Amino acid sequence: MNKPKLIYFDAPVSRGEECRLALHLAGIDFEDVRIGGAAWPAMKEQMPYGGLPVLELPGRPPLAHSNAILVFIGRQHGLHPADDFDAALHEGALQHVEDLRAAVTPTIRMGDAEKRAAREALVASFLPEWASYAERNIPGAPFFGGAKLHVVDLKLHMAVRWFIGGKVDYIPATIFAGYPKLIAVYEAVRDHPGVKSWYAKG
Ligand SMILES: N[C@@H](CCC(=O)N[C@@H](CS)C(=O)NCC(=O)O)C(=O)O
Repeated sequence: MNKPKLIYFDAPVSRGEECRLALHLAGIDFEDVRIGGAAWPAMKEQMPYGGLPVLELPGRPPLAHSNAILVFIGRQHGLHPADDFDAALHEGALQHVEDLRAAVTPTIRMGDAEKRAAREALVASFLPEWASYAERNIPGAPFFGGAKLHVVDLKLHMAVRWFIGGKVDYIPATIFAGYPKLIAVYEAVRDHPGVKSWYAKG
C-alpha cells in the first residue's frame, strides 16, 4: 500500500463524503475505495469499530470514526485550528453533527408509517432545536472559523445537504432555512473552489 486509502460506501454522502472532501482539500492523493452493499456484511467484522469510513495509511493501523479522521487530516494540513481551545470548539460542532445523525439514522430502516411518525416528531422538536444550537455556536462567517474553511465546515455542510435536496421523506427541504449562519456555511462550502474541483472530477 503506497497511498492513503479511504474506505466508504459507494455514495457521495455523509461521513464518507466529508472525509473524501477533507482529503481532496488537503491535497492528498488517496485511493477512494467504494464498497457496494453486497460486499459490506463480510467486511464489517474486519473494520476497527464495525463501521465506515475507515482511513488506511501506510504503516499504520486503520483509523475509524469520521471525526477522528477529519481531525487527523485537518491537523496535518491546516484544516483544523492549531490553538487547542479553538480546536475543541470545532470538535464540539463535529460532535453536534454526529448527534443529528444519531437521531435521524434510525428512521431510515423503519417501515413507512413508523418512519412518518418518527420524522414528523423530529421536525416538530429535535431538528429545529438541533439547528438552533448549531446556529448559536457558529462564531464566524461565512465559515465556522471565519474566512477560512476547516474540516468542521465540511461536516456541517454535509448535515445541511442531507435535507436541502428535499429527498428525505417527511422532512421538509426548508428545515434549516431559518438558520442563516448554518446556511452560510453550507453555501460557502458548496461554492469553495476546492469542493467544486472535487465534484468536477466526476
Ligand atoms: N461513529 C462512526 C459511525 C460509523 C457508521 O455508523 N457509519 C455508517 C455509514 S455512515 C455505517 O458504517 N453503517 C453500516 C453499518 O453500521 O453496518 C463515524 O463517525 O464514522
